[in-house]
Amino acid sequence: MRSIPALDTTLRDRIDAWWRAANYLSVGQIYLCDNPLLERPLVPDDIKRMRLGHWGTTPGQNFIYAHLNRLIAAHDLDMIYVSGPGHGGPAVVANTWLEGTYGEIYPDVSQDEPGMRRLFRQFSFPGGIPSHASPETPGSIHEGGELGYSLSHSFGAVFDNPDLIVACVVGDGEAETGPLATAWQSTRFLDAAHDGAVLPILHLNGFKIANPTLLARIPREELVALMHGAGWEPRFVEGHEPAPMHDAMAAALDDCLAAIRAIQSAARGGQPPTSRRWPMIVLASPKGWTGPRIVDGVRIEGTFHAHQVPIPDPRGNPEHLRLLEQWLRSYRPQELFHPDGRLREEIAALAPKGSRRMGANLHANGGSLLRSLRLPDFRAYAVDVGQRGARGSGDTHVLGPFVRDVCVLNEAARNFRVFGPDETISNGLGAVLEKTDRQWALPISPQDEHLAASGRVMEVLSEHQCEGWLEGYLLTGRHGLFNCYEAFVHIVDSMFNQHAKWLKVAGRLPWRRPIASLNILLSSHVWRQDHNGFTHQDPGFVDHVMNKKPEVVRVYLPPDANCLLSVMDHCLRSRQYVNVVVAGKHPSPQWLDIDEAAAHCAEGIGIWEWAGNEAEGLGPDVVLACCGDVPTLETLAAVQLLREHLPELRVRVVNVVDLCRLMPREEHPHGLDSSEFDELFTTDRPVVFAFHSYPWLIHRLTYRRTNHANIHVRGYKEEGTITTPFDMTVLNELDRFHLAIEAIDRLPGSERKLAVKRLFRTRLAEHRRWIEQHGEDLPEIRDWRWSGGAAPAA
Ligand SMILES: Cc1ncc(C[n+]2csc(CCOP(=O)(O)OP(=O)(O)O)c2C)c(N)n1
Repeated sequence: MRSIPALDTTLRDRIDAWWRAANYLSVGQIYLCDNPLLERPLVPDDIKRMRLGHWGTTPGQNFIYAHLNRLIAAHDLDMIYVSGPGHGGPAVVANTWLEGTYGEIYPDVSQDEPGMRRLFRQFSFPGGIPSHASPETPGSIHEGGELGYSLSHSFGAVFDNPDLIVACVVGDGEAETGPLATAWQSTRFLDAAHDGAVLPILHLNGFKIANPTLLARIPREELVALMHGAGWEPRFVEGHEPAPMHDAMAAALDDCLAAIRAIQSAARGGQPPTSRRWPMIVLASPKGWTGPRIVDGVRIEGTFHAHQVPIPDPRGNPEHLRLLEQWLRSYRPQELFHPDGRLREEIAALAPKGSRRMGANLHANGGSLLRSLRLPDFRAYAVDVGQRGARGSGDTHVLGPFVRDVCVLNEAARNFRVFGPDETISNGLGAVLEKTDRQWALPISPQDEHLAASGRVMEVLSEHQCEGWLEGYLLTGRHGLFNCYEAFVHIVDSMFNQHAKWLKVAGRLPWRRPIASLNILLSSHVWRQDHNGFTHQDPGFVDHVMNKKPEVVRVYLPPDANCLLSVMDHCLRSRQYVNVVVAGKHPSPQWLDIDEAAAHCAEGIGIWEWAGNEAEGLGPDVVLACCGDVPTLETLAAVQLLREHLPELRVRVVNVVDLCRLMPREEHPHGLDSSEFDELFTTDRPVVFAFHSYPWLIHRLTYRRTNHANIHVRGYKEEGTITTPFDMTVLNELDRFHLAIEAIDRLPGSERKLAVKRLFRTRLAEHRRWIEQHGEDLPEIRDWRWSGGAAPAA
């Protein structure tokens, strides 16, 4: 076994003192509302009434933070800290308070006795701060409330940040989650020449809330083999005696840094990325290290009982109060702080200086580094719509060259990437690969295509990694696009939740600068799953997204390629949102020329006068509304049927691009006010609304509108299988015939209308017979063209 060089004793004492100070402040946050420096014996009134927070992970994180401070200062490192078990919020807060960044951002929480009292009181307290490494925490890009995303976020942060190292604490419980288990493989995508490095510190404290952890119980050699299989070379720091643990941790960190530098300089000197392993640390230390050993006869330190608040009732139980005081005094606060609460200078000297402090590193306030993208003029990529309804090549295929050129124009700035689970080509964005590659750090075979050590496209078959990488990339001040099959984006429902929550909170903190929006392009959508069928048919992500705070979510359903271009241009310029864009990839009709599209998308909703036939001043008999590319096609086909068979019927067509326009103005900044809504949808006419997703969402958004009782929504109602594109709409009664019948049913009856309805039913029966015999749609459906209105003005 290699002997570990001992740390210089002054330095070791300083690190140990920092660690004790951070531990003291962490315990203080969990328990105390007064007497922060223990100037007198603790009394019950010094103790918070509600004692919340997580102690178990905290001393380990404090230990790591103290050692990283030494490393950063010694090597002038550009480093940020990601706390996977972010429930150890007291640790990150304590350390940023000690290094001075906390008080710089929150002057009330100053580095003195009153500030320390506030620091303690505010933690997990109404009107105070949450118990995690939340957006309020300086230096955090990762709250770590929902476990599993720390490594993905860390990798996202280092892409295109060659000098950055992210020290990422991974909980051994967190490591059991699917996203984290896959995230180890991110090494396979790291470009050591142009990206920075992630230094994972797997915190093997052995337990979760109530169970041991898998990685702590498997034989060490299996853990090593597991890590080897993902491209890591672990260094173990194991024990509980502070002095040898300090020596071991310092040596391991120095060793890791040297290994990172060696890999980077080899790659930056032009060597190909073969058979290298990135360094990592396994820190095996007791859960709740330095905390109470036994409380009420139950072992605490080194067991899962240390997870949250180890001494439950020091306010009501004198023995608990005594144990707490003993615990706090074990850190010897009088050696750490001046009587006025300031950290002693020799300990404070451990912190790096200025923006090298992890709480002040600008990468962790990414908006402050954000540069706008250089965007090509989206109009230059427009489809020429000679005839309304002309068949296009597939909307995302039109978008592809635009995204390609966004990559090209920002190549030098290296601040834009496309992420996707193996689907960039499948989703119609293949043009991007004309000018860049998919980044890949493993060997490349001659038959591989568009793989290279460096490229703007990141593809791995893990929606979690795509989403997590992109979030990390955005949170550190860059831009990107995540393209995904619509049905499988649900895999990241929960990650989206967490990001939306982060944006909401961060948006209200003046010191956090706005970051680029998270842009999610959902293609390969529910209506066109010819290859795959029912498993791939699920348009519910937008329902989920619309639950989130209106200030952070936007949902767009462009009806054609020119609208998609306009919407994407807007999304890539926007800040601090999650933009969800749903667009098809199959050839489909094109309705608006580029100027009309830009104007329509700017409004987000509008009457397509060229499609309707309402007489001036009289208003419509019926409104046919549509949202989404396939619903728009079926709506226009229904309009054409009605105009052909019931020409006296006055029809209005309303198309919705921006779903949030349907909400009341008071509830969403994009919402229409009631008079605007009534002007479009009337106050008393039937509205047949063809919607891309599940119908209930439209009711949810419009239930307060005057005419809501007359709004009849058709959408996906979970009828699906492998069948023809048109039959998918028929199965869900969103097709042109059902829409037209619905419109007729909502109007006063007549003999003629009954006859027309019968005719449409016959056509539906013909459709069924035909597809069952021929396996494809009727020629009149496949070759259907809009003939009802004028071409766009030249
Ligand atoms: C995805 C997810 N599932 C469950 C939880 C509830 N939870 C909070 S802490 C915890 C145990 C975490 O163990 P570990 O990652 O080892 O952290 P540590 O033991 O260091 O606190 C669990 C299950 C969670 N926060 N996130």
